[in-house]
Amino acid sequence: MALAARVLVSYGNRGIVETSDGKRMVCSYRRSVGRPYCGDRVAVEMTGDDQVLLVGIEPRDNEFARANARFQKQVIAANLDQVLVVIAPEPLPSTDLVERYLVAIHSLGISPVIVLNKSELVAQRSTATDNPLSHLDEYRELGYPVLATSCKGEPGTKTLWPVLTEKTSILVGQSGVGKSSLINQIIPDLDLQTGELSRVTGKGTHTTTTTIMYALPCAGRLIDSPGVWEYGLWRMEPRELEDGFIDFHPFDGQCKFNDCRHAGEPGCAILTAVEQGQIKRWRYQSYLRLLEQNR
Ligand SMILES: Nc1nc2c(ncn2[C@@H]2O[C@H](COP(=O)(O)OP(=O)(O)OP(=O)(O)O)[C@@H](O)[C@H]2O)c(=O)[nH]1
Ligand SMILES: [Mg+2]
Ligand SMILES: [Zn+2]
Repeated sequence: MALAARVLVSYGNRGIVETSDGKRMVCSYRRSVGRPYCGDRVAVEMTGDDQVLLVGIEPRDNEFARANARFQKQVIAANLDQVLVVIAPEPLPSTDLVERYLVAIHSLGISPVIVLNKSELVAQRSTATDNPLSHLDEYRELGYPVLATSCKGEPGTKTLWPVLTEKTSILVGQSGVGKSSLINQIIPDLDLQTGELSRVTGKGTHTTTTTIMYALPCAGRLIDSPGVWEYGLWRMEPRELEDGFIDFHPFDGQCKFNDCRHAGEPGCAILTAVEQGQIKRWRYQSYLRLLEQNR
């Protein structure tokens, strides 16, 4: 008889699943069923005391992905309610990193949350105006929640609780911004949970190499993912790219040409909006760079 389960970790040809009664078991895959992702809802069959075999993967609500060097999609986790983009004053976000994440998240039809970790360092830094952290208020104006956290001082991580409750969330961001440190602070029984999970992932090192789903005390789930140096987008239609810029939405369909890419075409409503200050120029310039890189 098949049991319903959720995939917590997927690693090579096996993973750890949690069945609906809360038991964690090692799950083997077979080629005919395929490999599930972290977050997948699956059906399994018991093969031993704490051993199961994967017999089916449920259709996914969504898949969060990034691109490899050849611009192909690589799925990181499935069935998410929200994505938390973690940035920090150290390492500073690279150019367009946040915009790339926002495009990817909008393409899933789910909501982004921007998390400024190591926020206790912000006051100590000189305030250079041309760095991405200077745009946080503008992200708020666009409607994105921006939450400050610190694993080394005030305000701690309590700012995250209201958004995490009862949801499946993933932490993404550059390597070293503190995703795993946030997990450490937020999951009270982390040692217990990782003890069970490390049967598959091996002993944890500093840098996260595997995507892992943890259970939150507040009935939600939180996923830690390996950091990236540069988050790349897969090859996509200009339309999908544009959808990720919510400040462009009010001007939808107002360009002279139906297939306007907003890259200097005559009668472009987006360019007019930029000139009239309705769209921030730095956002438009970021769009143009992503459009150029997407060819
Ligand atoms: N000052 C300060 N340091 C922090 C904070 N959070 C994490 N760190 C430090 O930042 C470093 C990297 O933290 P990790 O949690 O391993 O970062 P990560 O995002 O999980 O990195 P990857 O797994 O490589 O993606 C560690 O030395 C942490 O101690 C913070 O709020 N303030
Ligand atoms: Mg990590
Ligand atoms: Zn246009």
